[in-house]
Amino acid sequence: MSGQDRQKRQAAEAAAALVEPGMLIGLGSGSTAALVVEALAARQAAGLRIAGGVPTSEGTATLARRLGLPLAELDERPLDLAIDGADEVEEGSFALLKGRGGALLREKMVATAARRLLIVIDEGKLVPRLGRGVLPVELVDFGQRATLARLAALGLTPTLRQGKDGRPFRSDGGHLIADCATGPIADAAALDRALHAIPGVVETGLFLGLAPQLLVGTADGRVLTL
Ligand code: ABF
Repeated sequence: MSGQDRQKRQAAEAAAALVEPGMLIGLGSGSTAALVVEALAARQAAGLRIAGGVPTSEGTATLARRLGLPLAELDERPLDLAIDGADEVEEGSFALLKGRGGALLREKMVATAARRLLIVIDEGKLVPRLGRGVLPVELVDFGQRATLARLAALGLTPTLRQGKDGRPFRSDGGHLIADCATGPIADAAALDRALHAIPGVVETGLFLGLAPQLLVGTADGRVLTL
C-alpha cells in the first residue's frame, strides 16, 4: 500500500468511527469515500445499525450493496452526516474543489442536504489556493460548443472529458464534463457565480460555504481533525 493510500485509509476509518447508530448518511464517491464505505461495513459487521446510506454515484451504490449496507433515497429528510472525499481543499477557507471522479452533481446535492459534512483527504490535497488541477464543470449536451466557448471567455481552458471507450464521458445523470484549467482561483465565489450564469452549465466542482469538517491523513500516520 502506498503512503498516500495509508493516509486515506486512516482518515476514512476515523470518519467511519464518527457514525452513530440510526444515522442517515451521505456516501461519497472516489477511492477515499470507498474506503469509508468499507470501514462502515466493518462497523456494521460489529453491530452498528445505520438508518441508511444515500450514495452519490452508481459506483458507490454498487459497492455499498455488495457490502450489505442499507441504501436510502435523497428525499425531504436532511441527512445526519455526509462523508466524501475531495480533489483539493483550500487551507484557511476550507473551500473544496471536487468532481474529478465525475459525480459532482450528486455529491453537491448530498453535501448540501446534510446537517454536517465530513471531508476525508490525505494531506497532499491541502492547497493554498484552489486550481492546482482542473476544475470539473458539468454541462448539458445541447449547445455544448457554445457552452465551452463561454467557459473559455471566462478565461478558463476547458477540455471535454473523454471516457475509456474514447467517447465523451457521461456523468451518472447523462451529462458531459468539461475539465477546466483555471490557474490559482483568487475568487472562487465569483467564478462559481459566473459559471452558474451560463445556462448550459448544470453544476460546478466548486463546493463553497459548506463549513466542512476535515479529516486529514498525514504522512506520519496521524489523522488531523480541522
Ligand atoms: C470524490 O472523489 C470527488 O469529488 C473527487 O473528485 C474524488 C476524490 O477521489 P479520491 O478520493 O480517489 O482522490 O470525492
